[in-house]
Amino acid sequence: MRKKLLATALGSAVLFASAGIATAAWWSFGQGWGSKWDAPVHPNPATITWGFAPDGTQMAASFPLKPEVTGTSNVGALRSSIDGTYGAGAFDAALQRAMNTWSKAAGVTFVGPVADAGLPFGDAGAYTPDIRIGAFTPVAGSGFQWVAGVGYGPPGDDTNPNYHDPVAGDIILNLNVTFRIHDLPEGAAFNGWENDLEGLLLHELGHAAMGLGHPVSGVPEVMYVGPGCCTNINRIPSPDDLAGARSVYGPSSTPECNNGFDDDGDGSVDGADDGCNLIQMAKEQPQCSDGVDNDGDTAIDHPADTLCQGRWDDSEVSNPGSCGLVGLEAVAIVGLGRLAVRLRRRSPSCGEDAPPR
Ligand SMILES: [Ca+2]
Ligand SMILES: [Ca+2]
Ligand SMILES: [Ca+2]
Ligand SMILES: [Ca+2]
Ligand SMILES: [Zn+2]
Repeated sequence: MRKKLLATALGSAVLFASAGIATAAWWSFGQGWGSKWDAPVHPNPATITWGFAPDGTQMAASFPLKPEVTGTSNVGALRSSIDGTYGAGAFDAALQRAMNTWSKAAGVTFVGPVADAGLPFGDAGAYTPDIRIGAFTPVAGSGFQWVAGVGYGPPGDDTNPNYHDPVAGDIILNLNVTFRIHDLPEGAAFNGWENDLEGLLLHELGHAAMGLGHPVSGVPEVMYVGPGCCTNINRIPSPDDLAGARSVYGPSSTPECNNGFDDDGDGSVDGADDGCNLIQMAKEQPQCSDGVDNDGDTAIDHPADTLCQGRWDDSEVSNPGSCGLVGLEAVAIVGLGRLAVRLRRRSPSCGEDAPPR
């Protein structure tokens, strides 16, 4: 839930986050087990299906938000409004960008839109697709009137039918608020009574797909809600958001050195980060720039630990051939030829052509 808001359906879990989390602010609903899609143990990757509830879909009396909405779902009206202002396809594209962002952040794959049978939100059988997206008109004076959307977290165990939860993963958007697709850079301020559609969807997907709650602090965090949270473009997860998402789903198949995020929070992104030498590299903070004596020889990182071949090396011990390319198996075959060429040119001490040390 986001925007001038005060509580969330899962807010009771969020409150516990204020106790004693010093270095990390992120909060996952499951805290190690469940409240994620697919296998319940953290971290584990997942494939998440999504789709739109057909216009006219009801909300069951049992649905938590039912007292605060009136009428039936009408995503079509919201899409028409957005597309009318920003061009055909703009609404769906903003949603897709938000999903792409999370799939670059952690081990999730989104599949959709898949068909939605149109069962009422909250109906006992309404757990397909995983993410059901609807849009409703709020009841005047209700809490929902003051938020742009509500996202419900994933179920306890998606792989166990006993844990099927029809409310899990639902995202309900407010038909009465103003959504924009601003052409503004990350961090730029906008009219705080409006909503950046992509940023809002990213936040709600953070609940519904990623299983994340509201961290206690951190204005730049996508998942933060509180003073100052919702008046600036926020479409790029913070390092803390990323850590939270990865605690639930593990790393993304997109290498950290090619995802557009400052993964390690040092202020540098991708190729500008000295932990990256090639875009295929899995980590922005490999062993040779992590500030830790990983191999116990008392020398820390490059250049102090002379077995480090660069700040980008992911091994403080000599490891010819790997060149710190953890996760190289994820690299598309088509890129390997060029990669090999670059390795020989830029890292002459690396790989099978390496001279004796
Ligand atoms: Ca990065
Ligand atoms: Ca960085
Ligand atoms: Ca180190
Ligand atoms: Ca060392
Ligand atoms: Zn929220």
